[in-house]
Parts: sequence; structure tokens; C-alpha cells
Amino acid sequence: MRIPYLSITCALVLDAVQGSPTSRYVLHERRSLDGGWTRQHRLPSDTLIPMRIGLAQQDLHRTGEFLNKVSHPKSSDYGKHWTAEQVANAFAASDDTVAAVKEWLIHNDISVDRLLHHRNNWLELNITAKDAERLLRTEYFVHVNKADGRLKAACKEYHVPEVLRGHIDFITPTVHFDTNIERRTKRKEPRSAPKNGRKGGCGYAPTFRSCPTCAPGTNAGDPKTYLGDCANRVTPACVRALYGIPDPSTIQKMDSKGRIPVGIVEFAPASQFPTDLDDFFSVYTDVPCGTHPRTISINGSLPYADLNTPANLFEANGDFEISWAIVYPNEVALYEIGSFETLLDALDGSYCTSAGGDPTMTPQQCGSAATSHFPDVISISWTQAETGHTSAYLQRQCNEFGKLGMMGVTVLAASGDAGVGNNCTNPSTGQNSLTSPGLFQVNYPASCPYVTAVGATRVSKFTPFAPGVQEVAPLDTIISGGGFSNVFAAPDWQLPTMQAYHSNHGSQIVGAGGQSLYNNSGLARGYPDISANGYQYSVYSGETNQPFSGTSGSSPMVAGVISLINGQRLAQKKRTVGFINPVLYAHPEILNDVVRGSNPGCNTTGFGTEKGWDPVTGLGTPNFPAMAALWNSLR
Ligand SMILES: [Ca+2]
Repeated sequence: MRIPYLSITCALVLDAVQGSPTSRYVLHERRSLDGGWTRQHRLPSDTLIPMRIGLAQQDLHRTGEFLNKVSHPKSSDYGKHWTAEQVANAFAASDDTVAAVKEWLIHNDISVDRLLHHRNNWLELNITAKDAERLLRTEYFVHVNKADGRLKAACKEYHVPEVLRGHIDFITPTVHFDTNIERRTKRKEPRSAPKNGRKGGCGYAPTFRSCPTCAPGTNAGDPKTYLGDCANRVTPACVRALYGIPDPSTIQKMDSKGRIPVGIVEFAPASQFPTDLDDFFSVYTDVPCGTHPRTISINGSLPYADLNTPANLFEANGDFEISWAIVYPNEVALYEIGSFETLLDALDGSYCTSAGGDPTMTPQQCGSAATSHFPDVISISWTQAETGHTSAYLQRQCNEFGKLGMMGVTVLAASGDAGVGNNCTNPSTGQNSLTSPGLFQVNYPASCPYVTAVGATRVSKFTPFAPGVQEVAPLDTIISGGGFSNVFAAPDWQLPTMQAYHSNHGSQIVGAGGQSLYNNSGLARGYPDISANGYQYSVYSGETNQPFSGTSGSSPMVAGVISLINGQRLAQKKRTVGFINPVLYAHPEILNDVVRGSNPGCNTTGFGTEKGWDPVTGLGTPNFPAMAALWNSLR
């Protein structure tokens, strides 16, 4: 099923006059859901809007092909990743596209002298709300975010000349809420010490019990090696035992010149807390006290760590502790971002309007991380609902993730923690549906076919942790997100798996009216691709030992595994693994298949796990020795 509310391509003809290339306008994008924003008053007509026109890129439809060529194990170009310059040149908008859009602007009395920057794929100009409304046949309103009071200018829909439909991807700010029109000015500096007077982690003996669930007084042994309580508290020793991950003493430090082995993405102000990392490292690892990540601030976003805001800390503490314990002595860095847009702008200058065109980017930030701070593996534990954006917007952003893959970056994204959704939509009314079966929520960027989506598993209680032991999809605390995109098609490397899944498990999950609640066309991108334990990691946060569950834990765990494989390949003078999905789908035997558990949600039972790929746990969990052997055998 192709869910209709995302369709933005209906040709609403506003002006049927033929002849002039700019006289026939058609609907270009329309937002159907307001995603937590409330419309207020009309934007004053003299408000200056930094408009950004995303030009259609050449050969964008070949992203999957290009990506497959450097990522498929049978390709003769496997591992031959592109440079940033090659990527920018390959996808640059054509001269015809640039000329056609400029002609439209001139026709509307907008001088091309007002175009501030143009590089490859974007045009930018400052324009009054009055002129923008005339240009796009729309009305701008001020919107306020219900959660945090931020203000944005946006319209419900906008139009462009029909002849330009193929030349323009999308225009901002219009219907998308991810694009700021004003930069936040209040930024807090990160704190280095908590307010309660504790002086820091080094030399401090954190309280811990190697077996938190054992009877008080039980001496369970060294928490760095103890495996007796893994079903309740998953430590680094537990996951090493579970996935056959090498002992830290055997891991070589990579040649780290200009290299970031793992990057963890956090949305500001979320931040790890230094003494929490110290506590975790001292209890569970041999990582020296004082080992903290460097912060790569994207567009001025800063972490803010304070024990009085524990929710700020928990996510980032878990991400860093879980991944760093696996990859040490190699480094994990923090990418502090305000939006996925700015992250991609910073990593790939061709996504920007070049020298500062992005309304949310400073000139220095645009493309800045591409040269000096390019990660081998990047883990994103944050998700958004696909319905929060238009499909044009998502496709453009997803292609950027594909370009990162072409350049050798592994992008991992958590698949979500609420099964098939807790923000479901009534198929008849289009409204949120919390009580009756609703359309399944699809999580982005996990649904982008050019990232590797990571689901969650657990080891059932009383099962000893050992390599290859049977894991299940968890049904308490965390439910693994998964399903099928309503925007993205299955790429070549995944399509046979999707068709086999729908052929073998074709029974529909339907709503009251008999409609399928998910895209069961057999052609849609399914997710997750891989999974890993997402249950009860033992972390330190807020100076206490706490359980951490979620695909937020699974994604940095897989990041650690991939980074170790990169280390082995780099030691052989080979390239990093880059985009891993074509290898995973060609070699599912390198993962532990999960066949028990499901992912209920939207007042349904959700999907079940199956033999082989399933939309709960993907192809399965890491079998490190098998993964390393395969990737070491590839060129
Ligand atoms: Ca399975």
C-alpha cells in the first residue's frame, strides 16, 4: 500500500493559462501534519526570509547504483570510495536547471544580483514575505513549537511553475519545520563539574556492585569480567561474550591522523557527563580516567552537561559508554548538532549553499567537518517520524546519507523503541489514533535505505551469555522499531529480501476498514537492517549506576563492532567498510538470526520475528568473528 497522505505530486492547477513558462503553477509541496507546531498569525509582509532553493541534482537517481558499486562485495570497485569533490561534481545541478530557475526569478522581478551564493545544488536569496508569497503562491504564518516555544515561519503548501517541477527539489523555509529562520542566540557553556560539589571522577571510587540484582553482600567478582548477571545488567564483558568481540588488550590503536573512528551524534544540549564516563570506565574497563570525547560543534550547537538536568545526560552517557568500552584504545567523538540538516551541511559542503547559504549555518561551518572531522562510523540514536516531513525533503536528505556512504562512512541509525509505533494515524481521518488500530509509524532516518538501521534484541533471562546464544526481540522496557517506509523504495541489494519476506509472510495487519496499516507493496524499504542488544545496559549517569535500554544502545554497540573491523582492515592497508548494507544482505550468515519476539504498537500485535530478515530485528545480531573474517577477505 502506498499511503496517500504523503503524496505531494498531485497537480493542482491554479492557473491554466498556457504559453508562458511561468504562468502555469502547480502544487509542489504540502504539509499534512503539523508535528507539534501551532499556527499563529500571518508573517508580517516586510519580514526578510532567507530563501533556499534546492535544485534538482544530476544523476541523483543513480545514488543507489553508485553506492552499490563501492559497497557490494562482488563489485570490482568495492572499497573505492569517492572523494568529496568527486561527489560534488557528480551531482551538480545542470546549467539548464540553474538557468531555468533564474529565469523564473527574473520574471518575478527578483534580480539575480540578489542571489547570495550558488554552488552546485542550491540558490539562495533574501526575500520579503510579501515577495515570497507572490513567488510561491502561498501564505506564510508564524508557528510556535508546543514543546519549547520556538518560533518558525512556514506555509501549509506552495506552488511553482509546472515547467520547473523537474528542476526544483524543494524550497525552504516553506512547509518544513526543520529549518530555522532565526539563529538562537542564547547558548550555555558546558559545565565541567556538577553543582553538588563532587570534584570529578579521577581518584574517586564510584559505588558499584558487580551483580546489582544479587543479594546484598554477594561478592560476584570483577565487574570487568563477571558474566553471572548479564541477563539483568549488560556490561562490556557481557557483549564481548555475546558477540565474540575481541578483548580490549588485543585491539590495536589505529593511525589516528585526521581519523575519527566513531562519531556519536547528539542533539543539543544533550551531552555526556565527564565524571559519569570516568565512573563507568573505572568500574568496567581499563580506559584511563579522564578519557573524554572531543566535541565537534556543528553550527554552534553546544553540549550542556549538568547533574541537575539528568535527562540531558542519560542518552549521551549511554551512547559513549557502550561504544567506547568496545573500541578503546580508539576514539569516540561527539558531533553536537541542532538538526540533521546542519550535520549533513557540515559533513558535505555540496549539501549547503556553499559559503554560508544555509540559513542555519555559519560560513565557516558549511562543509567544515568534511575535511578535518570526517568519521569512519557515525551513530545516530535519534529518530523522527517520516510523517513529519515531505517526501521531497526526506529524499534529498537521505541522498546525502548515501553520499556519505559513497565516501566511505558507515551511518548507523536507531530504529526506534516503540515497536510499530505509539504515534499512529487513523487511516480514515488522518488524525492521531491512540486507541484504535492505526497506520504504523515509520521512523527516519532509519527508513532511509542509505543508512544502516539498527533494531534491538535481548538475551532472555536465565540464558548464559555466549557467542551465538539465541536472542529475542524484547517486549518489555523497549520494543524494537521496524516496518516499511512510505517514502523510500527498497534498493537493489535489499529488494529480493523484501519480496521474499512479503511472499512468505504476506498476511496483512489491517485496520477497522480493512486497510493495510503498513506499506505491504513488497517494493518498500524495510527496516531495521541489523540489530544488537538494546536491553539493560549497565551505564553510569547522574553519578549512579542505571539500566539503559533502547535501540539507542544498539546503534552505538554496532558502531563499536564496525569500528573494530575497520581497524583490522586499515591495518592491512585496506579501506574502511563504508556502507555495509550490500554486504549484510549478500551475507546474512555473518549475523545471528533472531526468530523469537515481535514489535507490537498502534494497538496491534505488530510484526513477528521470522527466520531470516524481519521488520523487528533485521538480518540479526553481530557475529564478530564471522563479520571480521568476511570483511578481511574483501579487497
Ligand atoms: Ca529473523
